[in-house]
Amino acid sequence: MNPSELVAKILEGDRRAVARACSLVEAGQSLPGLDGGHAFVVGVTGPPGAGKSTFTDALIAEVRREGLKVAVVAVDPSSMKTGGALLGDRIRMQRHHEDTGVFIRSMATRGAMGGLAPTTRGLVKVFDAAGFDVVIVETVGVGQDEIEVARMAHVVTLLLVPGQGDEIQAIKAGIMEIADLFVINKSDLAGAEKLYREIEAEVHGEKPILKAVASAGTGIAELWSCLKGLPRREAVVEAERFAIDHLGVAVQNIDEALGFYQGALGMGHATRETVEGEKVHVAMLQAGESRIELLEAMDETSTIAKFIAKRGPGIHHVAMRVRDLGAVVERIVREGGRVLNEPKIGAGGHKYVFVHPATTGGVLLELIEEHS
Ligand SMILES: Nc1nc2c(ncn2[C@@H]2O[C@H](COP(=O)(O)OP(=O)(O)O)[C@@H](O)[C@H]2O)c(=O)[nH]1
Ligand SMILES: [Mg+2]
Repeated sequence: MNPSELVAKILEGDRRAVARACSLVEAGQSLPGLDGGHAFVVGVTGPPGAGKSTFTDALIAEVRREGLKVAVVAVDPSSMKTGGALLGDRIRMQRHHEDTGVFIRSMATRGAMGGLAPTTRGLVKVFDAAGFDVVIVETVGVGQDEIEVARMAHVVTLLLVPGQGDEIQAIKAGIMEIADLFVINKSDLAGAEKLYREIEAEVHGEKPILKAVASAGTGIAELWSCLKGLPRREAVVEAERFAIDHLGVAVQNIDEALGFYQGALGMGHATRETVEGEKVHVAMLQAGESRIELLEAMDETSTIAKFIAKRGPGIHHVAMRVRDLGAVVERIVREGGRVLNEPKIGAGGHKYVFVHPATTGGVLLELIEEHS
């Protein structure tokens, strides 16, 4: 099956294609063309042993009661891969094994730092494209990756357990801040009230704190209903979106060109600027959501002068806005494309990269990272 056939199968929700795609993503491949942005992504984090897998299992049951399809990405510490965690999670969620509305993927961390987030994001994208309504991301509960992984969810649930001593003190501040909902799990154990007051002292009524006994399924319905009602953060996993930012036009003389664009054509205000580094004078004209960028060489050493000498005045480049410049560039390079520079910061603080015309079909392509 070639990648586009695979993507088509994923979009149909084919389980074997989904499983195959998960393996590819875990091997570091990206799958362009996955449509997405529909799934509700729920992050579940908290220290090891807090009951994240048990809670996830109970949440799956609750979500299924509503008839929604749910997928899980569970990240496990690799140190326990041979024995505990991975097997434990599987057994814990096994009762959903036969349910075709449920897909569970356990992923080992392999101890690698910084590699977790892209893979997790890739898996979420696959499940999203395959039509799962809810995607639960269960994090491993340790390390720096934790915060980044949690951040790719619309809402982040932090599980804490009573009777652990200075529980709140031990939790990294970063996680406390990104949590949208606090769950006091194992509230069948002593100390649940005390923990409640400790959390409340941190969040001052700004975030919900709920109690649960995940192992008994207690409090899960309330939790799910609370989760659905929470404001959702910007979806980090949304499908890439492309938009023409501007068309760069190399002209002999900006004032003369403006005579046409502003005068005869009647376009509005032009923002004038001189970019010494590139040896160009620039005039930007707004055209709906996009812009026309007129470029005039300052002297004959300018790339614009060379361009005009070689090709004559005309379209010099097309600039496209993308959300995740790093991911897009990585894909281009992997597919054998020729990128002209490392992502760098240009005018207006925008990060950009140029792609060689030989790669794009004849036009210089500028990719600009969209400001979020
Ligand atoms: N008493 C009690 N035990 C629980 C509860 N939820 C989970 N556990 C137990 O806590 C242990 C760790 O659970 P697990 O879900 O693997 O935690 P994780 O490491 O955060 O994924 C297991 O033995 C669970 O059975 C709860 O609400 N009450
Ligand atoms: Mg677990």
